[in-house]
Amino acid sequence: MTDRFLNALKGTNTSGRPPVWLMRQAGRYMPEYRVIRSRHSFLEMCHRPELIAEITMLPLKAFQMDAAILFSDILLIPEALEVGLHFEEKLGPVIARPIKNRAHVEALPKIDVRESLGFVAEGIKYFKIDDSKTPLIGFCGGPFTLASYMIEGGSSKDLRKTKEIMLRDPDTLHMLLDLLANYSIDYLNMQIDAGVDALQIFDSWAIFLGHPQFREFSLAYLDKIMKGIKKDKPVIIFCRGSSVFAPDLAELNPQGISLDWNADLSRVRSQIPPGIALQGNLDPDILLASKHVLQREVYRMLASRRGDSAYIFNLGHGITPEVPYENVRALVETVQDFT
Ligand code: 1CP
Repeated sequence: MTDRFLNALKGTNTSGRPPVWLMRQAGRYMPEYRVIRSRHSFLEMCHRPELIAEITMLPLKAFQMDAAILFSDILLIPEALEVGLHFEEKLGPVIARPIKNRAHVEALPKIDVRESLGFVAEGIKYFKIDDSKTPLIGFCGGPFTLASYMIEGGSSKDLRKTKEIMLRDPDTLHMLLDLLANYSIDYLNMQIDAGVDALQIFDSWAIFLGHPQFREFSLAYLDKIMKGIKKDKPVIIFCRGSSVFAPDLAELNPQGISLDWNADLSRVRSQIPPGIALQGNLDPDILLASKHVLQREVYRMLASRRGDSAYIFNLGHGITPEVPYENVRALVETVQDFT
């Protein structure tokens, strides 16, 4: 096992440069991905173990990342709950039967995650057969983020419906969040048993919450997941909003916190215990800049964390489809050449 990434999560990476991997590293900016995507729907790609393993591998082959992230999607739990998930070309995820009230939550089917999502475990095993050296990151969505997709019926720019339920009928939202946290625990434990080396929880839409609501509707359920999963694999928590919420997230004692791009890394470093690794946090749009500007900004970030044995280079959110492939290469090489 190449250990730069796992060592950084323990705070013991003394190899001279930080590990690098990128959120959404296997995605639409890659021509290799688009070739596979032209033959299969996105959900089919997520359902077929041999494709999961093949797509997870694409960015490793192209750029020698220090960690792989499982090719999958956070919305597979809602899909298994039969809310009618599909992906539309321009819109992204669409949920045909959104949750509008308590009766809808009560009517959700009871599922056995290991059965409904067993293909994910198979994909992890296939990947491990092909590559036993690169650490593999499994993941799930934060309950608040999953609930927001289920309530909004897809992506939303303001989470209006979710916040309306949160403020007018909080018990119903709590019921949904609790159920999603329980399924997420089963899901992550299944991924651990199948062989992942680390986990990341993505609570992407926590950014919409004020501080007390963040603690009640997001953090409390991340805490439940942290307490429910097997303890032997390191966990990184990401949320959009982690710049502000990092000290709260640190209370859950994850091995890592992944920062959105608004934060100054060194400032957050001083706010959280030294035992927690920091990951992040380049603005993904910097990948759209000229190679010169990109290299300058990557270097600036690396220099700001020089000698930090608990730092993982990443973006502040996922790579976007329009990013030039060669810029991803330039980014990774700049980190790899850093001394
Ligand atoms: O059409 C296509 O080819 C689908 C594009 C795509 C891809 C490549 C989607 C649809 N999801 C993914 C992969 C994916 N999603 C990964 C794979 C591993 C990786 O390479 O990083 C991961 C970890 C996710 C996680 C995910 N899905 C999140 C959390 C992280 C984040 O970006 O905030 C969220 C919010 C989703 C929902 C989702 N799935 C797909 C899209 C386009 C979206 C986001 C839509 C939105 O902005 O609301």
